[in-house]
Amino acid sequence: MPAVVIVGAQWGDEGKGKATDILGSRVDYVVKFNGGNNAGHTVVIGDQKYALHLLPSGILSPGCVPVIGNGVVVDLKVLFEEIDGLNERGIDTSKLVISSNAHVIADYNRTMDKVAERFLGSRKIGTTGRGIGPTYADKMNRLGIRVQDLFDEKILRQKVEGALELKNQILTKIYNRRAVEVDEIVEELLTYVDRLRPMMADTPLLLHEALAADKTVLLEAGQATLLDVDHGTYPFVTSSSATTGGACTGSGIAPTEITRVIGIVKAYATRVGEGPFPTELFDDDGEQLRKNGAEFGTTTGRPRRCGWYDAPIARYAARINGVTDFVLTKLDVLTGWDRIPVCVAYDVDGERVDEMPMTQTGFHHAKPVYEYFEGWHEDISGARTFEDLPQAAQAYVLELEKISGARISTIGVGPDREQTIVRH
Ligand code: 2SA
Ligand code: GDP
Ligand code: MG
Repeated sequence: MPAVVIVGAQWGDEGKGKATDILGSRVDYVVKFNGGNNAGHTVVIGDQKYALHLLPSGILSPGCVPVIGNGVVVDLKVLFEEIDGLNERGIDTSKLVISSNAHVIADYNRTMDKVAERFLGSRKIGTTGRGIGPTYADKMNRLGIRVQDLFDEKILRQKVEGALELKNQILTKIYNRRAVEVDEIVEELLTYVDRLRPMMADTPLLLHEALAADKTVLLEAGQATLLDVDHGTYPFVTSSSATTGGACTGSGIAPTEITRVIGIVKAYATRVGEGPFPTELFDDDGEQLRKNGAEFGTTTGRPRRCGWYDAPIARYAARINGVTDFVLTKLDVLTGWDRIPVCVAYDVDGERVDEMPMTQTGFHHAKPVYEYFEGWHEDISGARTFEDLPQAAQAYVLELEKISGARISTIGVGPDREQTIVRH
């Protein structure tokens, strides 16, 4: 014991990487349990900035074992590039373990992702183009290639043949592309075997034994609640389980082991890609939030859509994930407004709705009902205790705490590890 989960409470990029990194120095294992290199976690340590995509943020904590769980989809080329990049900067990655059951993103999955988005035109999802959706689709279709398959060439070839049978029909007949050769896929995957061998492990067993030996395990989500394939704004979601439930299925840790769920929530809201976003701003305020918060995709560089804090979404995330504590990030970005709007409910076709609407149409029609809180103009990036914050910033945090469904135990006032206020 114990297992602690970190999840995103909005549409991602809340600052999960920083939170995981801070806790990483105090835990024994950090497990990535969903998604793949669509994730982008920026961690700032002193004058060093790290952008992690596939590796768990715990990789930056020397004492901690980073684990890529069975729920992750792994692009092996990206994995080794990321490892090599960190090694060149003096980061030790030798403790990394990867589940034998994690699925592999093959080159054809990336192709399918990109052509499908182009084909969808105005109905596109705005994916990161990393092959995430097609790889999870293969998993569910029982056509996936797993890490363990690379260690038996005969099986690997059979599985790649099976995966390509229908895909080559689609690629050639619908998308007008060339057919993918089985050999080219198999040959590329086999080049990774030697480096992969020492990392592969029965990670559910490893984590079970760690918990039985009283070690602490941190389960780190990629993406976020509103991007979860079940609980997000479907179909504008990623293809994995980014919520606490996914932490169990994606790691093999039982629900009864989880003692704490930390929801990461930004003091405002952002979204990348398509899909509904009730508090989205299209004016100077939105531009100011993007500029102050450096809101550009860590993986793709896309400008993030920005809007005000949405309390019904935070309450929804608290409920779906069983959030015990919120980390409120990027409070410093809100410095400079005279008053700050917060969405407390929605107006859906003339009716006040206090919770996340049940249907997609309801959410598409949801207009924010705002309450206004007093802003502040002081620089808060140097605050280290709650009392260091100006009265108006303290009041903003306390108001959010009242309406968001869980206590706010930590506050971020800057990207650096040190720029953090711990309340509980
Ligand atoms: P995908 O590629 O199939 O997972 O895309 C499906 C949707 O999920 C969104 N998505 C993300 N949203 C926010 N941040 C993500 N990671 C990167 C970051 C994003 C980037 O940290 O900045 O660099 O653009 C992420 N990953 C997936 C995606 O926008 C689609 O809406
Ligand atoms: P993640 O995907 O949830 O890990 O978040 P990202 O790393 O994609 O985006 C969060 C960004 O905000 C990163 O650039 C962080 O360095 C930065 N960040 C995290 N916490 C804070 C904070 O409290 N204040 C400010 N200004 N930046 C922060
Ligand atoms: Mg991110």
